[in-house]
Amino acid sequence: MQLEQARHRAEALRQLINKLNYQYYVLDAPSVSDNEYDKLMRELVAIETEFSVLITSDSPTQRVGVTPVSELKEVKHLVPMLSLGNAFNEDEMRAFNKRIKEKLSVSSLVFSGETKFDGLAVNILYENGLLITAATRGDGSTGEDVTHNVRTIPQVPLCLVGENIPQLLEVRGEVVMTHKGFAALNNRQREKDEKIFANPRNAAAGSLRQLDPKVTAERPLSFFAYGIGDYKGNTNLTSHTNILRQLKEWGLPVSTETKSLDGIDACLDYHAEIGARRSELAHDIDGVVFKVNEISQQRELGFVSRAPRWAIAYKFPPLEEITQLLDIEVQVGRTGALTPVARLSPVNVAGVTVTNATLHNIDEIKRKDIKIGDWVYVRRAGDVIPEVVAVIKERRADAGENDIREFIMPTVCPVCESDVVRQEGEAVYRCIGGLSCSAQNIQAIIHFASRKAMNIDGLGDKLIIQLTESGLITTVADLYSLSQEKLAELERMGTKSAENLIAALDKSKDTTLERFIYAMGIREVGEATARTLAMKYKSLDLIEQATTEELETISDIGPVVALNIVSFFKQKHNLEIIQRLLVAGIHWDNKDDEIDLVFSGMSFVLTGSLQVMTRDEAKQKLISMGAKVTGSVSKKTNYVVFGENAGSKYEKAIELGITTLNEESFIKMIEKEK
Ligand code: 5U1
Repeated sequence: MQLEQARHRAEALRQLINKLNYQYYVLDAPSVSDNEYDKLMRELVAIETEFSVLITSDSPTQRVGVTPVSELKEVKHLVPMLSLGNAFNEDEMRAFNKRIKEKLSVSSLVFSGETKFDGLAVNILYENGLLITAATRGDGSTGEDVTHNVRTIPQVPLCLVGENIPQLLEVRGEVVMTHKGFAALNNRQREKDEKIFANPRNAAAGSLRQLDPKVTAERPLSFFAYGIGDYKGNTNLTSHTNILRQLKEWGLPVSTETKSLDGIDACLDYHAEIGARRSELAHDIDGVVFKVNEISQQRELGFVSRAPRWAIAYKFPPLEEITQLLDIEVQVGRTGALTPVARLSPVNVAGVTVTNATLHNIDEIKRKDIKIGDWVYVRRAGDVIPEVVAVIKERRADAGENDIREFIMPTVCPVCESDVVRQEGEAVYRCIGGLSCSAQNIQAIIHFASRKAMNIDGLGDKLIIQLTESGLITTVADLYSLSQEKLAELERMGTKSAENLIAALDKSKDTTLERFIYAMGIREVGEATARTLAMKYKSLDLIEQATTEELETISDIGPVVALNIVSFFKQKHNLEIIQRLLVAGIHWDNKDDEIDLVFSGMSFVLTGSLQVMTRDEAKQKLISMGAKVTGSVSKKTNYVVFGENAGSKYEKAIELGITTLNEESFIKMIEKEK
């Protein structure tokens, strides 16, 4: 190829690849396969390798610079990066609203609301559309030069696209890491025996301040733009919503969690709505930022110290707190796994008093260097079990060496005193007692009665413990021989409750094959595998007779699970229990399985709050009809079912032209298909 011909082709490839990057990373709507993309990229690399004079700084091949820097230099921001005032309750928000309304002499205001990412603020400078520098916030006037690293973040355009590219633009935004990316990074770090990060924010900060961009490029960082600093251009940016739209049009990623809000009450509602969805979001957020939308009003309001009067962050309670680890106890689970649990000095985390936190397993304790007596960070997010994320080693010295003790895994089960073993390659220690260990037996019965298994209404953990301790039941099969009279004699159990429990047990007998298999509690056979087995075999007898070779041919079932299934049905004790349950009247209707699979191969997303069903019920229904229910909307989604306060997922469905169903239409559709 001649140089001129190569120049044209390289230019065309660069433009095309930049467009594909934008579709993939910013719009989340790729238009070509990974294979096609790789082919284009390889062609560009080949041209640039042959003609090095054609390499440009905005070429997509140049995201990872070759040479690490020796130190992070200083960069002065053209316009200082401001900080934000905070509000912690409704009164403070109302006071903010009153203050600025009075200053502007207006009766009401329009705000722009957006999630406040818990990441690292950066300032990216573009000159005539080309990325020139990227710097951390630093002291607000001068930050650290992280250009080499920001260039590796796929969503950050190396060159702006679209109309009216400004001569100069400082883009303000946040570098963050998703929960998923964070978990994957820590897993990789663990495998390599390298530093484990305490939370996504620390991981993002550590990744951004690397000297070698190759390291940063391997870290799952994202970026969201939320404003501008210095700006010289032709477009008249008159409102904050205007700015966000324009940034998006220039190819910058802007959060979908933004909303125009008329008045303070709308702001408070939005804050509550985001708060309710906080744990479902892909990233950590620590509040919602509200900005007066009109730039003319922002100018009039001005600043106080280094914070704008026209914006405020309404914070959420922190998800992490510090407390002391008083002791480590061991809990025995359904499969005999011994889980170390931290007993903590009570601490309020995001509105809930936390006294216990999981420590996962012994390797995790060693990796985090957790010792009894340590001061630790505890994190609680959504419905997830609280977790000890890190130790404050500096406070160990204050405690005095004598008060700090190492945790040692017991060699016998703390419940049944059977031996504790650790199989090769497994992280967990297990009690070998099986169902003769009362802890394992109780957990097995709790699992059997649970909602997704036999769904025995009113048979909770405490009652199961009471039933086993009083000798009324030993195995799950005994449940169906319980008499109302005997039950009524139990402490705290009246005649009515006993009658209700017998009725619930009776009702549970009418079940499905997949629920029954799941209820058996076979190791590593969760709801999905139980469903697969029920769908494939449609008969318990056939599952019992299946060989490991046969089971392994089923997708989702590997050698370990296949062996667990075969071993389970080989044990006489298990077969006896199954027989007793069937004799007691447990039954299912095979025909249901066939009729119900009408949504096979279809993908659904549920969003917002449903009124008639819970989201979980809707999900179970769809799964039982063969559908896949996923958490995010993509071109592959067939239907988005939306309830009240549906947000970005609903908007994305509209954007991608995916069929949306309100709850009423959804229920009609299910009824029709049945
Ligand atoms: N989403 C968002 N985060 N955040 C942080 N917007 C936003 N704006 C900020 C800051 C510090 O400052 C401007 C209001 C100046």
